[in-house]
Amino acid sequence: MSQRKFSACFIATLMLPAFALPQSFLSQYKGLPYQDTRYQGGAQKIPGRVLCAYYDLGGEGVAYHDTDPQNHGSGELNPADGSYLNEFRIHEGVDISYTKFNRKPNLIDDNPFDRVVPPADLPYVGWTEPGEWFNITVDVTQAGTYAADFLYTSNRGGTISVDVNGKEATGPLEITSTNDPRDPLAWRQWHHWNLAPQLFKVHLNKGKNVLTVHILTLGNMNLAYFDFKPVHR
Ligand SMILES: [Ca+2]
Ligand SMILES: [Ca+2]
Repeated sequence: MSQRKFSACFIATLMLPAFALPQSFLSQYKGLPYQDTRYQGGAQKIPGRVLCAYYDLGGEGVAYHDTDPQNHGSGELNPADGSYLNEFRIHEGVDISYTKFNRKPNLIDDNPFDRVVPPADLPYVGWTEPGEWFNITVDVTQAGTYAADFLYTSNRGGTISVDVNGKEATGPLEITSTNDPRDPLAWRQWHHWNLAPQLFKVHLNKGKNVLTVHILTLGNMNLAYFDFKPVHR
């Protein structure tokens, strides 16, 4: 490229409006809000509770990236039996299970090592590994800054991050381990639920926004929901 062409190109880049990136992300994004026979709510609403398991429709490379195409929850840990929860998004690569209460011989998600007792029968994203991500289209009632409480388990700590409309918005977020050596059951280290209050704050435009949740380090976290509340100044 000649010096003159390079300069022209550089100046043209400088002249791009600051909002060019998010606008172009939204106009090119092919994912769609989740829906099924039971959930017909459209884009999840903010303020409100945004379920990770309701990540967008669109498949691998569009709505999510998962390490393998198998769903290690639906149809595997939770055998295909015709029930809604055991077969939830069974053919997608993202690995999904749900909170199980009153199970015998051992309590699972309502165990005594929970820091916060989650809702029962709540679908969540599990079997998470570094490099995985998923998108969630949300509908924001009013532009502003929102804080997100996060319901999760983490058997060894780790970091996640959240993009808004294709742009990094939070930086790495430390997830506190919920490992508890007092629990005699090794597998239950994946089921100690906790709420991280105000894990992050983001500015959101009114209307459609796309959140991208990234697993950055360590993985082995179960991601249930983000509860978005407006930050009043
Ligand atoms: Ca998978
Ligand atoms: Ca996975």
